[in-house]
Amino acid sequence: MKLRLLPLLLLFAVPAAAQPAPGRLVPANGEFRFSSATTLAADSALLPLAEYAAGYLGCPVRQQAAGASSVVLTLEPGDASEAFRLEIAPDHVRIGATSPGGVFNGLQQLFRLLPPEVYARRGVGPGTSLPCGTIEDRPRYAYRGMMLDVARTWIDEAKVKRCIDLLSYHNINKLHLHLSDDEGWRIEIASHPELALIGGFRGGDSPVVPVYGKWSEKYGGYYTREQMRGLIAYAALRNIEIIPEIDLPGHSRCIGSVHPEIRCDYPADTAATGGTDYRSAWCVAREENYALLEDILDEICSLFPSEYIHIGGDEVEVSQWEKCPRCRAMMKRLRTDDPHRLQERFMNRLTAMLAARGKRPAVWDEAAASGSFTRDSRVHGWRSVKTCRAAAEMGYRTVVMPSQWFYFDMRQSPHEEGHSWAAIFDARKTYGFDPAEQGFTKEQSSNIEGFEAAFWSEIYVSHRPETSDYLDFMCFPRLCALSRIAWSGSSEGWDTYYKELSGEHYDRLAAMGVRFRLFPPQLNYKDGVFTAATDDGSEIYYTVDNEAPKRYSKPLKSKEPHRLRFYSQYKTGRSPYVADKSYYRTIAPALTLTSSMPESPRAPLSRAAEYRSTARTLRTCRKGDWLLYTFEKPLACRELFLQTGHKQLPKTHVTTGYAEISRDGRNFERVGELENGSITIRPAGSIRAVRIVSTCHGNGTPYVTIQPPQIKPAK
Ligand code: TNX
Repeated sequence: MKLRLLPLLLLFAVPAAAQPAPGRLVPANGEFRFSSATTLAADSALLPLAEYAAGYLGCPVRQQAAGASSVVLTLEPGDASEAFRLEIAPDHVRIGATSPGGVFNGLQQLFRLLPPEVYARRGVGPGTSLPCGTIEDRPRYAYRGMMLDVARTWIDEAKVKRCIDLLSYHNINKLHLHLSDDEGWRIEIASHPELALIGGFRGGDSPVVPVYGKWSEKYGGYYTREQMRGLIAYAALRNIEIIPEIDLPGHSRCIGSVHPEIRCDYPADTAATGGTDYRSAWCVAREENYALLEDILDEICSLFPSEYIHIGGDEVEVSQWEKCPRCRAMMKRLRTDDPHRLQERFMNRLTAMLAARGKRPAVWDEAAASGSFTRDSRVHGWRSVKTCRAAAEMGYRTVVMPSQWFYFDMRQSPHEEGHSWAAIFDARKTYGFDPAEQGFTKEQSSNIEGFEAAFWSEIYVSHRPETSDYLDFMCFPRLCALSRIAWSGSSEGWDTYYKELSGEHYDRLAAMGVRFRLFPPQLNYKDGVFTAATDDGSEIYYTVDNEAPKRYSKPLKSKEPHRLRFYSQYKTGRSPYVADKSYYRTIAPALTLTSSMPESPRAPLSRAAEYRSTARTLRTCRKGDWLLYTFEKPLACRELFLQTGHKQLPKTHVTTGYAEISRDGRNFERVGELENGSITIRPAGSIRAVRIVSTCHGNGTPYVTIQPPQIKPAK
């Protein structure tokens, strides 16, 4: 609605009408008015695009431009394949480009000039007008990508289509699908159907253990070849190329569970894991493995039209090769004791398989770090800016995606959900990524193919993946920022960009149905009064002790600031909670921690009991195993949060179990079930002990980790 109130001319006066910012704009006199007589016309090669546009604009498609009001899509000679020219005249709108991709970009530009409701696909109302003028634009980078990890969390065909739509509105043109990993195999291979049929589903009776997330049920999925062809075509129409990744030779525990013979030639010690073989790498010295790899890559190459096939190469646990007699013999033959040489040989063989099929490899940066890998490959630099620069320096075409700027599985402020291993950052930091400022030389910059965002999904499985809320919250507006800098750079500066983002683009995101993240309200607590403010037109709410939210409209008196949390909301956008620091305050009452599981001498239970750091057991948990927290003195508290497992991931946890409290240290009463290995207890009265009891048999890993308890004071 806000946009409608703006005189439309303003859209042309400020160069701020687009997410990817419009290029050179030449205003002209008059206006184009949509009416019931407006038609769409296109060259025959562009008819599918015209049909696509019709779905948004709501006008019929005609072979030939007819009448006094038409939107015309046309191919015309020119240089850059993704550039476009959008002309708005009183009787027509004309989008011309050298390629359908360019025309698509022009169409998106047109959408951004229209009221945001265009994204709701209900047609553009008659009378909607556009001031006349011409926009010519082209992308800064040829590669503007997003990586979706569909392995850790299954993301079905319909959800991938939704992602493709959202990416395409932002002129993203590459969708990198991470199709295999330790926890899942997501693509049908007709010659080896068991890979997807078994490897696509984990938990329950599957040999694939659910290291992350849900434990008690079997769940998952995979794309059939037919569905994948459909996705490839769906994406192609929207100027997006799907680049498949099969992650090799590490991150392969899943296929190793389906085909145990591909692993190294030594019996794994599975005593600590309760029977799970935790090895994750392909044996590189077993010749039969290459026949299976060839079958897999053969189908991937014929299914996906993309020139590049991503073959992974990250985080390989080479210690497995050092223990394998076959691999050791191979190292001997190669006169080396560096197992990384084996990875190089392995990647080279895969490269030859790809080359025989007219394809090139794409790899994660470690696979190219030594510089010996073929320069035909594209390198995805993820570990740091330094590794991106190094790849570019060595002459690799480099996709720049340093995790500290572009990993959208990272949390956006300290108290939010998500990983933090790379960095904690929001859209402002993503927007601020500038190769020159990051020390790329001119030479190195010329090897930048583009930017890519990544949504790794280990955490998604435990955040209601049946809805898109978590994905949306993590990716938007960070993806908007990435698309802006990949398409046109950041010369306007953050303040200007943010005004445009919040003043215009939030409305578009809402019309697209995206549950995006707002920046948190500014919150201040002083002299017993809360004040909260936002700068994005959102409304502020607060909750007391997690009760139903109330609207915040004026400064709020409170003597108990630790009970309140605030957030803001604008249409489908929502901010994270913010609170006074007293809300987060914890106490550290003396306690002892004991367990039925033996403790690791390197990470004893006392580390958690003394609130120092993560403790670890020496084996996985079994049914009936327990952890007992005994307090030195009776403890009164508002909230007690106990967490087994990794700090951020639902991994290395007690997968199912319950908690009990005791008021006297002898008798226990059950207070609730563990969820993702943790539980929040709000005891009435004081307690002497808490106990976690496991009802699961193993967690797929060789140990359980235990975090220090988080205890909030009674007042
Ligand atoms: C590192 S990025 C990984 C992924 C994880 C991600 C989590 C890369 C090539 N490897 O396997 O999902 O961190 O942030």
